[in-house]
Amino acid sequence: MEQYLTLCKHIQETGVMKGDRTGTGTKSVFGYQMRFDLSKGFPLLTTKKTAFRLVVSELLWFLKGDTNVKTLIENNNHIWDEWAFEKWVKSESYQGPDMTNFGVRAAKDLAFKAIVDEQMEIFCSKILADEQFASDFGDLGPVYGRQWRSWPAKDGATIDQLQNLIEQIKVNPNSRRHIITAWNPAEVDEMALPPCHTFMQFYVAEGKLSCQLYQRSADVFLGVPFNIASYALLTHLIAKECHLEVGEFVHTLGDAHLYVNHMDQVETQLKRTPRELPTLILSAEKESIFDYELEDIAIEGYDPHPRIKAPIAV
Ligand code: DHF
Ligand code: TMP
Repeated sequence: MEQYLTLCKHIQETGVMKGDRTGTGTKSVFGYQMRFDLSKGFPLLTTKKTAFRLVVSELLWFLKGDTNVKTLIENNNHIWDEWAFEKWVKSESYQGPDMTNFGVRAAKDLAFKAIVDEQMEIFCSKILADEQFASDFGDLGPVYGRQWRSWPAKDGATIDQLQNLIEQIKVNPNSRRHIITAWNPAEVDEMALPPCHTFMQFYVAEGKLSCQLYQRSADVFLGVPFNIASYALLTHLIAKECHLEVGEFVHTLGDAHLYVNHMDQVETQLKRTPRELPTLILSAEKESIFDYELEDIAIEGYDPHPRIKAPIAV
């Protein structure tokens, strides 16, 4: 994972200061590429403990075509809470303290962060307890799961991009059209967050499956470690179903940025020495990638440096 640290250094050294939608501020570069040889270990960051269980439950949520945070929260996965919460606090149904720009304000003001945390807890309990509330406020709109599994086509039909992709990899591995796109211009405005990992292509050669991702926007400290692990896992799952070995994960980034309030955390990480990569263990019984449950996916030999906390820009 030297490559990840090299990316961090590259942004520190050559990045330019750039304002952003969240009002946080970033140091940013445009256009960058990393390559991970998946046969040399599973690319889960070792210079900071990264919660693999959250990566797995998020990917299974995408694979099922789900777009409601209820399923994630049931699995104690809170990585998407803020973007559903935002919809609730902007609605008439919300009666609590003022939450305007809660993300930036909470990052700067600990007393206000405590108030946000309290409201967030109320939000999560309501999502779990009240089905109507979950259906009104838990849904993030037509995000990844919807576009991957049921892209709206003409005449009310839908396209299962993922099922089609797997079929094509099996019957026509040499194809140069093994593509899935989450970027649906007709629906971007209805999404709680337009897709960051937007476009992927698979490639089969010499019995190995490789994947390249185009990520339009990359929060290098918080999002990218998850994104690398998630696409590495997806490549393993598809390779196993198609009886292929794993090749490379090629990660291409558009706006690759470090948020200004992540700089100290990045420094800490850069002082650490990467350790040996863990190994991915998949349940031998599962064949179809749509049949996996949390307990079918594990990693072994993961010995990371401790977690480093950082505020997320909303
Ligand atoms: N917004 C921003 N600004 N950056 C993101 O990376 C991002 N990612 C999203 C949604 N919106 C985003 C979905 N993925 C975390 C990691 C990935 C993710 C969302 C959040 C995160 O907060 N990770 C922390 C804590 C994880 C936990 O234990 O709950 C981490 O330290 O890795
Ligand atoms: P944007 O829509 O203004 O680009 O903001 C999205 C932010 O979320 C940006 O910092 C990138 C980050 N992000 C990731 O890095 N990876 C992800 O998987 C997701 C969902 C978001």
